[in-house]
Amino acid sequence: MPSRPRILLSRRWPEQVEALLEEGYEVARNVPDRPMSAADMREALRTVDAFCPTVTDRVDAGVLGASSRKARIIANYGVGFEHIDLAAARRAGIVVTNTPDVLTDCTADLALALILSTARGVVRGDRLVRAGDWAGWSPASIYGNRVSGKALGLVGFGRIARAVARRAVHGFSMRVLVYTPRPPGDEQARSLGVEICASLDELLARSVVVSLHCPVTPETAGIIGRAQLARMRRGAILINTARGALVDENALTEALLSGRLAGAGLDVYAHEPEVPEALRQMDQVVLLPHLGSATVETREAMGMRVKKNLDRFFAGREPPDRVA
Ligand code: 8YV
Repeated sequence: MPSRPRILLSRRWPEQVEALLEEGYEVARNVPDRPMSAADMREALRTVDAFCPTVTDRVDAGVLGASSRKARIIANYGVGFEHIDLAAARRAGIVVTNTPDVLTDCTADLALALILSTARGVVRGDRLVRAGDWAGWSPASIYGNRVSGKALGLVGFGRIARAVARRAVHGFSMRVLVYTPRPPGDEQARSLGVEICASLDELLARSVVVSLHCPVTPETAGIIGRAQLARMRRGAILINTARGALVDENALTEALLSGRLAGAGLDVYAHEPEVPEALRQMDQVVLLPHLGSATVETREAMGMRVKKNLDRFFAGREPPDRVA
């Protein structure tokens, strides 16, 4: 009987998925469940047939170019793959896959959760009650801002942004504006209930809530900097469930301190797990620890999607979610 392919999971996955993988693979685990060092990854690629990293592992050219490498596929547990050097993978003849679709709804749900909790003071209110500082109902305590019917600007319009748009249009009667370099045609935009903005500046100037939904690429890194924040409406809020590197965190801090922005809801940061101290001090900011896909259903589905890619690859077929 041919030996089972040896795969390495860089972090611990849902138990059920790990058990299913055991049926077809020899599964190695990174037992400490901490981000792997470049040296550990290089060593791993010499001994396993497949490496399954996550966003916390920087799979760069140094790792992928390891000598006497055995691994032939990097099957990422996650949809974003900016932490993997695709050009280096291609040069080394390594296939790379990701896990699209399965985290769309949960990430969109979380974007809505951040919009609501930031605009309506949900976390601030919770802190007040827990601290025992609530003096009872009063007409003027913790004013939030209405969400229903307001203008929501989406930067990027992939799967997750479209799922946010559906929720915002149908659930909250929001006016949804979109900026993306490759916009859908007029008819499609109309059927989705969104309006396309010709430029990022236009979207920023018209939106009360701006939510980021593009991948980090050399073109989008720092797409929300000082100049863009200055174009946002006074009292607007910024939501980021995509990637921290899209935003200049110092400029965001200044915009919040100056009162130009009323708040921010962040799930991702430029240098995770570091979160700037100044942001942590602000009551008008909701800070989450990269929870976009963190539901039982989605984390299991992500694992199953990786398994599907591995199964196809080791059966000698094209994996469905190949990105390199
Ligand atoms: C994942 C994400 O949990 O899939 C992504 O790109 O940002 C997250 O929701 C994480 O990246 C796992 O690799």
